[in-house]
Amino acid sequence: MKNVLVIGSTGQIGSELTMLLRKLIPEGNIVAGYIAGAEPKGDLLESGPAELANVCKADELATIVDKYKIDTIYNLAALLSAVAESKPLLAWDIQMNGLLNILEIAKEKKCAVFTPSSIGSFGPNTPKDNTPQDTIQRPSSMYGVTKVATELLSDYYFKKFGVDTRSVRFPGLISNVTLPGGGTTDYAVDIYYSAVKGEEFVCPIKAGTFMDMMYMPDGLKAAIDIMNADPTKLIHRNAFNIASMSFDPEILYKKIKEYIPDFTMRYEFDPVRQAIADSWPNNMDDSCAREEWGWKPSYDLDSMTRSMIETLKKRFNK
Ligand code: AKB
Repeated sequence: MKNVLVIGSTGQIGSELTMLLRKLIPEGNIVAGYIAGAEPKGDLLESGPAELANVCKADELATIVDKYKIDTIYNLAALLSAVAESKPLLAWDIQMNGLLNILEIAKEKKCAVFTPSSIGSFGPNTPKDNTPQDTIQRPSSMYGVTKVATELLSDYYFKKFGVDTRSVRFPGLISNVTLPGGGTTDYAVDIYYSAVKGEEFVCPIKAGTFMDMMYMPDGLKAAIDIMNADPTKLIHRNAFNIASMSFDPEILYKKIKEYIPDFTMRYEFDPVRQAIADSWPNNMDDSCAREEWGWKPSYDLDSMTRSMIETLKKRFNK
């Protein structure tokens, strides 16, 4: 991996992944791909090349791949689960037609491709606890439908055409840099902002709803390590379960209160997000990722909470 195109570089994962890749591969071209209306700013704009890269415009993507001799594409363009339910056709267009464009270009120009999957690729009849790597995937949301199709199509392009596709099933990602938008797990990010700002948090997910979550530094490590993994050791490709912690809103609330004792939270559940959350696993078994490419997270709930609160307190002068 030397010359990399990050599509969706101004989003929640892309903004941090692009900066980290630029630090790790100073000799390479790490291109921040963006769409009109979501232009990169500040360090992201100043620290390397940036190009309009709309997944739905194959010509635009092919030109960038040629111009920078791209060998690896991180395809992070997506509508998250809750927003995809309100715009299912747009979600399909971006997630499926966009992916096809990328895979076709990758086939022709010999690029490796990472397109994230998610806990959203599972559904109500998937085993909920210790969810196996290979199991039932019959999701009930449009987001989930596109994630399962992404896994299948990516594996198809690997087997049929030799395109080096690899990926992980991300849990809810928690970061203090760029806010997520329209996801079911967003509450686990928003709660930290409310706590640090001294505001009451209104939780859209019911107590007792467990989901896998992960601190962004571990998520970024996974996205990079899987692309650097020895291909001869990979039995699976699209996509690996990865896990580090699982909690419900109540556990998270109590953990934050250990650091901010006067923090308050009440529940006002959002039926769309709750239905999606209820159909997702409580916690995944990530032993295949551990065995096949050495996956190991660094953060647990306590170390993530300390880091989130410390960073946000500095940001908001609290
Ligand atoms: C979402 O909630 O939609 C995402 C995800 C788990 O894929 N954060």
